[in-house]
Amino acid sequence: MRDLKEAIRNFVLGLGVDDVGFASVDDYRSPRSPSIESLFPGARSMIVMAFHELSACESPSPQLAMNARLDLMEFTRPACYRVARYVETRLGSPAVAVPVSYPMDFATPQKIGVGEVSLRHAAIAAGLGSFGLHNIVVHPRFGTRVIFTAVLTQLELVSDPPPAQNPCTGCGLCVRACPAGALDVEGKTDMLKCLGNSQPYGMRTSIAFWSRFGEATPEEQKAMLQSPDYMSMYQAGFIGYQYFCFRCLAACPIGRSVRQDEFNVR
Ligand code: B12
Ligand code: SF4
Ligand code: SF4
Repeated sequence: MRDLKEAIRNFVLGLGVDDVGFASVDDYRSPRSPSIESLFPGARSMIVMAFHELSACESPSPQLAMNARLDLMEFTRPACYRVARYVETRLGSPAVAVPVSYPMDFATPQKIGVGEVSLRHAAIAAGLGSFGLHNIVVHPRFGTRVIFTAVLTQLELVSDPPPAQNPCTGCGLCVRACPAGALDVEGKTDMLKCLGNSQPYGMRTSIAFWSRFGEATPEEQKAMLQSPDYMSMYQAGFIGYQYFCFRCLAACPIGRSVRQDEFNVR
């Protein structure tokens, strides 16, 4: 068992992934998410990968901050695929990769804002961190500057232990940094408040724009199609979902002083 986990760990870290943890499906507890069995019958474990966000998340330019996230998300795809393929072809277990965020199910009303697998709960089950005051996971080394993906497997792997202590000190900087007040109620992120600020060119803006467009005169329509809002929505349409806010994530002091040699730098 230890050898199997070690072999997987070496493979994952060899891809340039920053950290990896293992969880038995039995230790994954996310009350609002579907059961893992309903997504992948026979699944026994999760390989959870942690990808460190670089300091561009602090940039005052939302374009550069978002670009860093896009780079990272693009890196997660081949990494996840290669781990899933390694599990299938070298270790003999079927494998299912879990994406950073999308695709999501928008057709089932109770699943709006609920991923197939909750990667925060998966990361916690795999010993990769603890919930912070901002309701996202704080990794002991990278702080909040970390995103996750996972690969579900039928391998019997025991869960890694949790961090010795919760890295979150409860300082409250993340909550105060949120310009939308989305974190004001402890233990709950107000999704609409967060989205209004963090995805200004997301679905809600698009619906409002096209509703106004339908009722506008031809001259108004022409002006609308030349407006900065339309250009930004058009850009979001081909780039994909874009976050223009990283404040709760960047405000957290944990992990800011991480040095190169503490990373899995290759
Ligand atoms: C939908 C979604 C959102 C929604 C949130 C909806 C929600 N309530 O979960 C919105 C659009 C608001 C959002 C915003 C952000 N997101 Co988001 N999001 C997701 C997504 C796709 C699904 C989450 C999900 O399934 N939620 C439904 C269920 C599981 O949530 P829930 O149980 O109701 O959630 C609450 C509980 O978990 C509660 N909680 C439960 N137990 C405990 C225990 C304690 C002690 C505490 C304090 C809280 C707590 O906190 C949650 C807050 O409401 C995940 C990817 C994924 N597949 O997991 C990313 C994900 C959660 N997002 C992430 C990030 C980084 C962000 C943002 C920083 C945006 C950005 N710029 O990147 C903000 C942070 C907002 C915040 N501080 O909470 C990361 C978090 C990484 C991390 N370090 O934990 C994830 C995991 C993506 C990834 N692959 O890494 N997100
Ligand atoms: S991403 Fe921005 S708007 Fe959303 S909770 Fe964090 S600080 Fe608030
Ligand atoms: S900013 Fe402070 S309260 Fe928020 S997660 Fe980091 S340590 Fe915890």
